[in-house]
Amino acid sequence: MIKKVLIANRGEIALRIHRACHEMGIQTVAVHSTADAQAKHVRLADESVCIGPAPAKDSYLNVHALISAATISGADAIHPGYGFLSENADFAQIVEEHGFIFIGPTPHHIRIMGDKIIAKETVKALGIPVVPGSDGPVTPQDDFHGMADKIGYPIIIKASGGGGGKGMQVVRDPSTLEDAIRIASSEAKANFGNEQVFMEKYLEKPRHIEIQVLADQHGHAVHLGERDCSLQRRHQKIWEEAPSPVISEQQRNELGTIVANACIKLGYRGAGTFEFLYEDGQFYFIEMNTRIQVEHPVTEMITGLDLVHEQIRIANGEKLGYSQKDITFIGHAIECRINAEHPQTFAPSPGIVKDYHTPGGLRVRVDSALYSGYKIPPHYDSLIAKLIVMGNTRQECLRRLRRSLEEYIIDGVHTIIPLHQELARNEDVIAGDYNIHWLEKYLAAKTPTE
Ligand code: MV4
Repeated sequence: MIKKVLIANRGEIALRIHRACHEMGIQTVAVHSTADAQAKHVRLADESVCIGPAPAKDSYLNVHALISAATISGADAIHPGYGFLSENADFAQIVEEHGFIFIGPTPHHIRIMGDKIIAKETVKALGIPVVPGSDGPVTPQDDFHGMADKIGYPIIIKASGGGGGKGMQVVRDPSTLEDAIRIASSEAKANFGNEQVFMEKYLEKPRHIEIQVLADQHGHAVHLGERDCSLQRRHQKIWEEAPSPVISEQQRNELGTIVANACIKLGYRGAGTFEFLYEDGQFYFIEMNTRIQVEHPVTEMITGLDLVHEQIRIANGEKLGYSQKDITFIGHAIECRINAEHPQTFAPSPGIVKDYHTPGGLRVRVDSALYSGYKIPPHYDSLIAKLIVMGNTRQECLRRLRRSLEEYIIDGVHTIIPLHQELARNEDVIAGDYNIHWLEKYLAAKTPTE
């Protein structure tokens, strides 16, 4: 039984994990860099250990410091949160080799999903629809023109070790194909230490729709429906909602059943997310995330489940204790990511938070480690808060969101709250009529380049 969890993260997710632990009667150990000594997750945890200087590579990514902190504090499990080491299979393996429980999937499953070619091949064999493509790596020695002609232009070249959009090349004309493969491959080698690239049909105007799953270590798995994460800028999501405004109950049940069954066949354990592109009524798998995600609260809002609580129960070896028919979806939830960035230029805006007033009331949730007087350090991600609201319907949810955004005051630093206020009043957003390119087009139209 897990009695003490070391939280290998910072910010709002560290606090989120601490809260779940304390509700379960589990003690917490915070870790922090020297820049985070005054952080809220450190103040609230039962114990804390300084693991190194401000740069993440010397602290939150420092495996030896984390293992030492877990050892000296007598923790029996480590929760990695998101980002940092959360999808590092070697870290998960080292954690287990030192006798700690890794609150997440097995190193084997993290490794499979970390390689996009292997991930795609694996899930395709389990009956999940994937984007038509090369079915394996493409090299300059292959008949890549033959492959591309068969797939049909436009095509996209992606790095197998990639994710998050790095090193992708869209090819619209066969004359540029060879160069695109070489460029993608050398960028992949430089960025991920893996030169393998693969080819896919390029979808022009998809939505990004992902399905949340939970699987225990006893052969049970459920899906918790989808999240629509299409509103993004430079591969950073800024607004997520559940359910998607465009997915029917039948589509949800069909795809959800396929992915939950795939988890059982895979022997997957823990929380996971299957990412799809959705276009013209069809879903196409692109990647699987083997961690808790930033946007998990929208799923919690519409299902009533505590996903971090479930992660810990699963890591403890407990059974899910419910089946798909017990999962019900109620209402609509939207999450706005509040970044400490200028709302027009998106320049990071670290500094001291002066006045701080959070919205409240029925069905309003704020996940944040901010407090008045807190100094946002410049060394980490600019996400400082998440505002999550729900309503019985999407329109009720949007009204509550507009009201909550009005109430939210964060003085002293720039935030993207004003952008969210615009979005919550935008007619396309209100109609749910957007795709993965919508936000960047909207921003470009607002700020002409000359
Ligand atoms: C694609 C695509 C269109 N067609 N694959 C970007 C990040 C990586 N996870 C996958 N990405 C994409 N893959 C095919 N075959 C368009 C994107 C894409 C994207 C996907 C999800 C969310 C935002 C995006 C923004 C630009 C491009």
